[in-house]
Amino acid sequence: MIMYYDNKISVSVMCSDLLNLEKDIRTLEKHGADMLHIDVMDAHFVPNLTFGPDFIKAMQRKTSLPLDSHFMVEDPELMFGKFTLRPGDIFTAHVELKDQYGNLRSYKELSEKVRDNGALFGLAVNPETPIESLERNLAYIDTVTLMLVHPGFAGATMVDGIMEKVGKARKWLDSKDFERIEISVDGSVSAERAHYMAESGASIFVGGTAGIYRKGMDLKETIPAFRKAITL
Ligand code: S6P
Ligand code: MG
Repeated sequence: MIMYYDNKISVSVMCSDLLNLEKDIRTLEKHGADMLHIDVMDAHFVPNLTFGPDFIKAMQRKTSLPLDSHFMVEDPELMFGKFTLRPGDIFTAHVELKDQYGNLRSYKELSEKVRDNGALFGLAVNPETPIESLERNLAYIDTVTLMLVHPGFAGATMVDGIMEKVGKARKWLDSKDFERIEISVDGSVSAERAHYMAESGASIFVGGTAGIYRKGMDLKETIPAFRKAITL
């Protein structure tokens, strides 16, 4: 298969030891996490509430790793400008949001603002949402995040058969001449599943309880094992 990009580990901060987060960040940096995944939830788009822009700012004061912020919110514009995007950061909104006419909304403007900062703009796709729903926004996105679980919680169960969507998405993007768009996978990504999805064309792997914060295992063991799994 063709290798498109360097494969990257994006560690889900939601799964970190939140009251000792700085310590975790240092360990993640030391053992080779490529970026940190921050799940922002608004208790409307998903039935849970997590971090906000002030948390992202606080993270930026503690690490120079790129931040991969995943906005599971109904109003992603509200988040833009409340923290400074750095080159290499990813700002991901959800494709399912509708415009005032009830159509899937355009992300042209938000994407332009994000890209003006040297950051990447991405769209996340829920398990039941077809990848074709990205069509009108393909020119505005740098990454696609395929959700393998119903969003809202860490430790959720993977939706049956969902990993097949990775290869299909890769083929569909390539057929549309969007080889440049990277595929990220989020939710219940174990090292073994990550390996399979790397072979299918994913290149950003969100590691939470299934892949990085594994029960009874140290980050110094799980990160290198995960790295090995995604190195083809
Ligand atoms: C889920 C969220 C994810 C989780 C991740 C946790 O709504 O978008 O990024 O943080 O799924 O990983 P795991 O391995 O516990 O599912
Ligand atoms: Mg996420």
